[in-house]
Amino acid sequence: MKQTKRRILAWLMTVVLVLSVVTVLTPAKEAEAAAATAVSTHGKLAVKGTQLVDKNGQPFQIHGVSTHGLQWFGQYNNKAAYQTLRDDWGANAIRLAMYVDEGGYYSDRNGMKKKVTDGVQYATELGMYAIIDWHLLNVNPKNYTSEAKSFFKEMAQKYKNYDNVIYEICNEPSNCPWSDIKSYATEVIQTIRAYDKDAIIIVGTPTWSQLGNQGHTYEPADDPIRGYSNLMYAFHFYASESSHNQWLTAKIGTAIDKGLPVFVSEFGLSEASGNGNVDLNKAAEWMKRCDDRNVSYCVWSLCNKNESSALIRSSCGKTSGWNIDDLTKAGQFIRNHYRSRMENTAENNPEVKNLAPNITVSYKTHVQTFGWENEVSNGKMAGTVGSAKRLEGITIRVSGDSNLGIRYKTHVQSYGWQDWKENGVMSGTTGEAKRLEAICIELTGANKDKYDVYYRVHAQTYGWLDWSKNGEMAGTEGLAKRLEAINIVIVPKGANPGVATSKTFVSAYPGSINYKTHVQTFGWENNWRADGTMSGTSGKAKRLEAIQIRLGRNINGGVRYKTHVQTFGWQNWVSNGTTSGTSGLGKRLEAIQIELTGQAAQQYDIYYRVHVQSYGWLDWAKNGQMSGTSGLAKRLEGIQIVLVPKGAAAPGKTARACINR
Ligand code: IDC
Repeated sequence: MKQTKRRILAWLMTVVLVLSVVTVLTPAKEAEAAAATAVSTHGKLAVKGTQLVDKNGQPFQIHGVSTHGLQWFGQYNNKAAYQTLRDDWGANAIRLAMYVDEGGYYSDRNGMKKKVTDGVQYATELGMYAIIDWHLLNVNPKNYTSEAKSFFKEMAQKYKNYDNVIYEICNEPSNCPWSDIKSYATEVIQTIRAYDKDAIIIVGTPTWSQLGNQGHTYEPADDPIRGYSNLMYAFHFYASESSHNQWLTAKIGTAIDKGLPVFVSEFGLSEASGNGNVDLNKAAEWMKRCDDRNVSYCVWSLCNKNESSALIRSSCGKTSGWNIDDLTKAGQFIRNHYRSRMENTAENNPEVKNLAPNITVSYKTHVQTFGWENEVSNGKMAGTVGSAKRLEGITIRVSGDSNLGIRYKTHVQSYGWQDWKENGVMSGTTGEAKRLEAICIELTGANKDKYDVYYRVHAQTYGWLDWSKNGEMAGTEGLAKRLEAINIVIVPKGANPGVATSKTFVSAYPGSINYKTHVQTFGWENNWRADGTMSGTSGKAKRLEAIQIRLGRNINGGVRYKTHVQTFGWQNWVSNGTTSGTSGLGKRLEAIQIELTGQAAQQYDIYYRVHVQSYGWLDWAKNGQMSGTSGLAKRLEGIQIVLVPKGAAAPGKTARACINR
């Protein structure tokens, strides 16, 4: 009896297990089908302490783009534009700047509302966050209370079930005390919360959203709005405005330290006028200030107005699908920076275990279009992913052990392997538009045997390869594929970094001996043949016209060969991948000789046989013997080549390798 019960129980548990596996798998599969977006991954945002967090409570950063005034540049409020910002720039939010004055909402309530709701719709379809910005400027928001309440009531009713909508209730108040803003905000927040219980609400702050008066006043931080969750406070800066650089740089950190959740709902790279100088060094400092604290931001503005804060060049009429040259100096900087934030993912910056304590490996890359990027260290990604930009140069250095150094060599497009470079000296090129294709890195110095260096590269088409170690090649060979990004780490000798190490290098030369032929009508074969695979054709009456042969990278030494060409006779020896024969002249190969050189000749015998018009396959020739015919005017049609260990058996019959008339 007991046993039966137990059996039934076991059976039931199996059923439950099977069912739960099925239910777990099904939604996961569905999710895989639709591409992950910011909103599908991070869902409804919230505020935890001073930090914006996602649905899992993980810190989350918005890098958004603000429209210009929707009444003026509404043409950029389109789905294709936002998709470009999402896919090409790495933006995850759109801020819909609905001016209230200056021809905005007060002049055309329905028209402006339509623009906002259209924009929210596009963002929602694209899985982006949408910020509805009641774009008051230079005014006391109190005077707009009843209009704001009726607008946000409508919005909150409409979007209460959306995960991606954020309300920004007064862009830039000025000439009014915090107490006025606070009482306005409290009323509008109440209105929104009557419908939308938990969406993020951004409150503007005194002096054009500078968190207080210029200087060191922190009215909102010292006297925040209480009783509501998920409130954030606007902080706006213009990176090239001297007064902002004077008064605001410390403010953002201090306000956060005081406990205020800060959101940079608008910033520009220009001066505060929206025009004038664009200082990219200052811009980079400002981005770092925000990124270091994981503060979210939206850049001003998506338009082609002839002002330096505009992201699109005034000469460009496109309203989506911009390429780099369509972007202004500010636009290019923002795209680059946003991409780097997007690339700041676990996949690109994997956690590597057992890093050597106290050792830092630092490296930076020179990237097509963007130039030198910031130096990163200890496994962080250098370069880009998803930008289709080649790495052109790299520097690597180590610190933390004065008896440890590092050297590296790169394989550069057209030039091939470069000499070793050491300790921060550049390997590769700049200004020559040459891609890096592969890299080797190894440690130097008296303590080099105390550590292992691991590195992996992101190669065009192949993506992230596995991790190479201590001088092994990482990248590709013979495939004309650019390196795009790299991670490097150092671990104590023999420590397990917990990373995959099997597929570290992709070679176009798949075997020990590789070859391809130029075939009548068809031209050069696309892929290298290897180790006895036939190159050419049989039964198609097509002549071989030329051949290239090279050793695989696991074989030291060389290979040389010469061909007998119709009309021209024997050609000179050529070696290691150089073409022997002709193309475009309609001349057949009639015979070939192949031999190994250097170390390979000591270790291997090279065998080859040809497929000849009228005769079919001849027998195998060896180490420089002639293979083919002479004086018979017969075309070669196919060839096979193999290496065998010196003195080992031939791959087949050898009696009749050539036929002479
Ligand atoms: C500016 C625009 C400019 C427009 C002006 C109209 O760049 O083309 O003529 O508004 O008022 C802000 C404001 C934002 C400003 C921007 C630049 O939020 O509306 O846009 N700025 O001056 N605060 C600081 C700077």
